[in-house]
Amino acid sequence: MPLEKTKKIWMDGTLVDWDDANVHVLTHTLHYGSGVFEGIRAYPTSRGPAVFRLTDHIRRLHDSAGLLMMDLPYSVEELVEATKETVRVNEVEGCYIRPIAFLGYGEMGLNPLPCPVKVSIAVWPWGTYLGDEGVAKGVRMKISTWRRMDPNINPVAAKGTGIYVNSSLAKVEALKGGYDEAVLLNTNGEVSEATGENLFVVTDGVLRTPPLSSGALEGITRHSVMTIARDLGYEVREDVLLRTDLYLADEAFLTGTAAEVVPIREVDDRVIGDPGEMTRKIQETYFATVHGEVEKYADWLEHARG
Ligand code: PY5
Repeated sequence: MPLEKTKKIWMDGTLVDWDDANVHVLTHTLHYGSGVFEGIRAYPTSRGPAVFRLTDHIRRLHDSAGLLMMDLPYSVEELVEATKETVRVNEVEGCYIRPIAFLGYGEMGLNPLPCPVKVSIAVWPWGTYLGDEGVAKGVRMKISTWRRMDPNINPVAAKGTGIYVNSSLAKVEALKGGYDEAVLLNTNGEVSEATGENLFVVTDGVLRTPPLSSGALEGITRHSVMTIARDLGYEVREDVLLRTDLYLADEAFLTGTAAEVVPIREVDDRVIGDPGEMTRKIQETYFATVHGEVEKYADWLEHARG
């Protein structure tokens, strides 16, 4: 599906027309994958568009930049404000938001430190990432032959652009095999996550997700879902998971900003089945939360129009 254009993209403090938001072909990050980015969503609420956990996402952007020794020329507060402004000027109620910081034109050696750091923020309406049917009935997963990188090969805690070559390889392998999405194991054979989502299983009534030490990104949806599940009275644990824990799961689902909460119905042709009760309750609460319908989590919503 092609991107649905909006009017303006924020580039280094200026709002430029969508079609003019271009970069030079010798942009450092295009060659070496030396950028960092975020994926954020705004949802329509009764008080206008609200950006879900905006400050937490922008903090993670700063942390990612720090891991790559990239100095962002804008503070968290400035980027929070710039994001809200971009949502406002584009007059969207619900949208996906993609901030990216990258190294610009000027130097072509591998040393990134002399390069200018550029930041942009684009927003566009984006429907379900893994399909409406995936959200309703669940997706089919395949364990990838590609491993999630060891943290001493790449800082997997950073949302770094180049790091996503690994995710894209796994995604294509899964799609070509007729599946919806891939699960990546780490180099020790532990389950880490999916290509752009964290992963949860339900085993004997306990909700379990791999620890960050298995290579999972510290997902903001992961954190929201763990909080929601505990508040619903469920036991939640971070556990090292093996592929057989997925095959034997009573329920399983994915979480991510783009994907939201998506049930898993099969892993490697082993059937988990229709979304179970815990998955449905968590999914329902998550959707109500992002739309501003759950008072308890009102602090997670950052309204774009005051
Ligand atoms: N793991 C990886 C590798 C991710 O890329 C993402 C987010 C997550 C987990 C979930 O993190 P969060 O809950 O904080 O979103 N992926 C991006 C997203 O916007 C990019 C997907 C195309 O969801």
